[in-house]
Amino acid sequence: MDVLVLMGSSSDFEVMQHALPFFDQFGLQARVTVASAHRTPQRVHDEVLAAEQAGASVIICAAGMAAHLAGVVAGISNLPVIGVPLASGALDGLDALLSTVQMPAGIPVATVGVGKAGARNSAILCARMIGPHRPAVAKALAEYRLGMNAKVAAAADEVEALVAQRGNKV
Ligand code: RP5
Repeated sequence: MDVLVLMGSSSDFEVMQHALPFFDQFGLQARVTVASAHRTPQRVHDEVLAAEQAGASVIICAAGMAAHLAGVVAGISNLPVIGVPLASGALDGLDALLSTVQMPAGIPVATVGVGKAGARNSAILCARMIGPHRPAVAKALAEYRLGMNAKVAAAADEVEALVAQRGNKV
């Protein structure tokens, strides 16, 4: 196993599923499951220890509301922990963002953005952590970057052509 993905609830999967294609793209093996820091603390502990024993390099923790999952996991393990704050409940993700990112010194959590972009970036960040130690992952990351560059270049061409057609008129 390369990555353990813990979600505080099955309701978090709707957003976290957006990370899955990136694990495939970068050739990373991920275990994706549910364990809640509040509702099932023992399960969180057991999952983290099992992942360490299975050779995981990174743990992703996704949770909403009072999102303590990433911080708790970072307290248990010395593996790097990526926190994905999710919008759930009255405060629309701001609660989860602050709960995840504002860690006390000594117990770091690498926090990505709220929601789908954060879910995707969490998987890409795993690849960037593992890539320097695994050439196939580094190669897949390089190809991904080339693909993005080509997409932006094509979009720029399209916009420039539109502007030229309009003759700079607003
Ligand atoms: C958090 O509370 C979970 O991570 C989820 O985002 C939120 C709501 O959970 P459910 O009530 O949908 O299970 O712990």
